[in-house]
Amino acid sequence: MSNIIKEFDTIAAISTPPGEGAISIVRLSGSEALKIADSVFNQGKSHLYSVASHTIHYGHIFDPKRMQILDEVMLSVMREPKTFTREDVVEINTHGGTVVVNQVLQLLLREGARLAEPGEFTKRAFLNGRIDLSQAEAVMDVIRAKTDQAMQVAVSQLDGDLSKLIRHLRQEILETLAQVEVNIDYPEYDDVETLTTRLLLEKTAMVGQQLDSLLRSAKQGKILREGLKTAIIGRPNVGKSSLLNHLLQEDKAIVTEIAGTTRDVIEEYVNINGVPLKLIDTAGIRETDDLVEKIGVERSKKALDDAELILLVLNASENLAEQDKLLIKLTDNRKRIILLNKADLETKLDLAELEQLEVENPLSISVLNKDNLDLLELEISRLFFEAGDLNSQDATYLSNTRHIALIEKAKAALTEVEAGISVGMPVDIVQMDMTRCWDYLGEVVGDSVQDELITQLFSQFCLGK
Ligand SMILES: Nc1nc2c(ncn2[C@@H]2O[C@H](COP(=O)(O)OP(=O)(O)OP(=O)(O)O)[C@@H](O)[C@H]2O)c(=O)[nH]1
Ligand SMILES: [Mg+2]
Repeated sequence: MSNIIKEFDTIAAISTPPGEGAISIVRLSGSEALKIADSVFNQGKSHLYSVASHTIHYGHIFDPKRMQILDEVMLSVMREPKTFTREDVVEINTHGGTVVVNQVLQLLLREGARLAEPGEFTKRAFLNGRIDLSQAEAVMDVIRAKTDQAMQVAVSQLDGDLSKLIRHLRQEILETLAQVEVNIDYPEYDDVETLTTRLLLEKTAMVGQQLDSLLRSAKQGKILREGLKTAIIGRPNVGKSSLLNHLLQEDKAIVTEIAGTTRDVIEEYVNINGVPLKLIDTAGIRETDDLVEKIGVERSKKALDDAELILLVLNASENLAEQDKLLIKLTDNRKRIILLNKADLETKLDLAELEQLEVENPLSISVLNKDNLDLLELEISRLFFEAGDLNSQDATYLSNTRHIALIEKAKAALTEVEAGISVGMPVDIVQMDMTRCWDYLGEVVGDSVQDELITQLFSQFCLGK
């Protein structure tokens, strides 16, 4: 690995988001980081080469060509190997604001640094062996995490929980394969075949179980990461947008007494009792000749199809309409909560009729008076925690689609092992399937991935990370 480090040039980027803030950070990484920083940093006394590692220094960034001070800064020096990239790293805290920080960056580029590509700092951490691929991906997840829980999952993955589990399973497989070799090469007993098959079956079952439980957690991981897709649907004017606004505690969607107000799908994230929801407000569903509204209605139907949870809103102050019945039928067998809104008005809706349509526990609410909305929130969390879709926080969640796909393949390879044994395939064929399983798991942690994939993965990062 160490010769790779030497091949890397020194990179620089602004690591804080664009826009105004109290400080901005420019980061340098590479063997020339200290030299380049020193050439533009003036603290009056020592050079940066001589300062202790992991220390922070007050001084000025100045442009030696123009003899001009750019900013008053705090500069941190972190020498390899105990740094994020395992290279020498310098971080310059400049004053916030786009102009200053860009000038500092330009200066560093002029003095010999190269502008980093998106994710290049993390990529170096990976290439220099500080983190494995699943941990690098966790860095991206931390940046993108939309809820506290999603953040926790990402952080635990960054700690290497998933990597540890995968490495352990790979080790088990490797030992099994080795044992099988030994059994074949030095048969001590007559029934070596039976013994070998038994060993393979035992290990396959053990590893398979662990992979299954990881795959089960994948659903939860995805919910935590992306939010549970929750569509608010119903006829026009029943109070869908009002409900969205209430759940968001913000006037996000336009609410009027005119039916057909919402024309487009509105999406927003919200955390309800620990369940992250991606709430989707939709255009009221009805037959319409208005072109814009028609498109809106189509989108509502699409949102309905894609949703993982449906909040079907009915208007309790009106009779059940044909559209309502249609929506009730359409959402049958889906995870749904049926809401009877406008309970503050005189009730016209016939509950017996709902019963006939086999509507289970409709919930009477009034968004206007904020009646029973807490019950709605409880119901949402109950649906997900009780059903086991979400549970204890210390589980190792599988949240990344790439990991999920690989673990599914690994599991399929194990199924082949079992199938092979059951039809009496020769052991060396069975071994190949076991080896494939080992390979797939290796790809999760990045022990056997192609360059192309690595480049593609890291390019999804933001600049300066
Ligand atoms: N009385 C009463 N009025 C409500 C309640 N909730 C919403 N409204 C009113 O109903 C009207 C329609 O509300 P919206 O939230 O715009 O309804 P919507 O379902 O989004 O309507 P579209 O976007 O047209 O499909 C507004 O005038 C709201 O103030 C409620 O609980 N009680
Ligand atoms: Mg609306």
